[in-house]
Amino acid sequence: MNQYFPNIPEIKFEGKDSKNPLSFKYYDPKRVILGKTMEEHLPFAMAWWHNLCANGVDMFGQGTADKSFGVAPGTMEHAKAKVDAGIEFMKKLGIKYYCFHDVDIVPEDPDDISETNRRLDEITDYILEKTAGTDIKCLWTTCNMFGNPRFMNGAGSSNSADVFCFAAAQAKKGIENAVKLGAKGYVFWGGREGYETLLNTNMALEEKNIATLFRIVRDYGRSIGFKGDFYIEPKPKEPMKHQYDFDAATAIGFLRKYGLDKDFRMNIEANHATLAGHTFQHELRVSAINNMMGSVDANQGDMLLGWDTDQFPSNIYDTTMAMYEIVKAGGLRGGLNFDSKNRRPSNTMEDMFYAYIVGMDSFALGLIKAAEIIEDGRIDSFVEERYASYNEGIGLKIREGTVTLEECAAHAAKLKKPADPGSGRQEYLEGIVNNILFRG
Ligand code: XLS
Ligand code: CA
Ligand code: CA
Repeated sequence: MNQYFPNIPEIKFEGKDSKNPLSFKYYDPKRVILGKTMEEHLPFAMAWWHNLCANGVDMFGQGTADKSFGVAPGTMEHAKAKVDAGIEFMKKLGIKYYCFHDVDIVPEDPDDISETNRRLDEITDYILEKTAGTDIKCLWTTCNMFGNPRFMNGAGSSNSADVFCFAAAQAKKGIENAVKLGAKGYVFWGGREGYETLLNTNMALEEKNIATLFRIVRDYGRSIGFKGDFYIEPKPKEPMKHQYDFDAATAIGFLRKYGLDKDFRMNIEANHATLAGHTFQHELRVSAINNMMGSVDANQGDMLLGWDTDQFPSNIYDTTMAMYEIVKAGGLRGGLNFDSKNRRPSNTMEDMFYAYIVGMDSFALGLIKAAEIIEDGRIDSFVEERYASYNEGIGLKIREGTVTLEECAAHAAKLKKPADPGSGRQEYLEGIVNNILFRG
């Protein structure tokens, strides 16, 4: 338990006045809020790729953080050291879930997918052995169908049927791993599922083939006993100029078109929402009203940068409004996966913990404040009142969808002109949120 992060104690809740950087100020796992404990509201997960693999390498420079865990990278010994380090990390923070891509947990054999699969069998055995008797479980698995050069033209949307089959083969193993590890979900993020130019692209075929890939993975998954949710993780761009799963609304329309909406839900990432020109809250609301709320990739972007920075969430306004949506939707079926990475100069082991602490505390405080907004009731009752005209008379018929065009026209003629629809009171409502956030 103290092998990889020897200077880090178990992180405990000490309250908002604590100055101890290795403590939670707001995340108090057993505290009950709106009838559930904080840990039930906030099923936090560790992202294998950022936390155990990414070393700060970027387009302009080498890695700055040492993620070797004392073993040469690219070996199965290193893969196992990451499992051990990951478990120690999760235990120290009280995190119960983890998420990974296939190639995060083993080195890929460049020449033989069967050898990669053998390694996956070995490492998933090891994960099961090492997590036995703990409460650490897999939240979701996914496959990296964007890094290998074979996916340069896409995976499910590749122009090459051979490449499509490699994507399918990886996903087959991915869903087998999800079943083996008891995961709640399986994620499709279409990193290369898009295009750069229509001059070389058969968009109709690409879209249809992606749906075929989803369908055969779903059918196979169900046939081997996968009971969890499949997730689409929308993202508008990066790495491709146009990505097919632009945002939640686009992805939901696609699922309905291909009859996949019973098995698939959304995995909403905050940074992808803002790249699409939406707020995080908007993407959650679109998911909720379509009964598609699934899981969340918890992070934040930088409004001054146009790319996916995957920063740890620290903006309380955003976490509050996110938790407001999640709580009102009845909670998450999945979890809150920190698809977040330390900034490149934050390169020590301590920084890994500070990052998770600020992320977990930001969602905990967001939950506390969201519950206060709900209990306060002024915002909900304002919205309720704003639409009161649909509660009776012609409005009720509109709400129920039974009204005719002639009835609407006759109503308008009788009124001659409508009554004032009323102020939207945006600034008043923003004031309420600020008051609740900052009153202490
Ligand atoms: C990249 C995505 C990716 C998915 C999983 O932008 O966020 O990490 O979450 O493939
Ligand atoms: Ca993500
Ligand atoms: Ca991202």
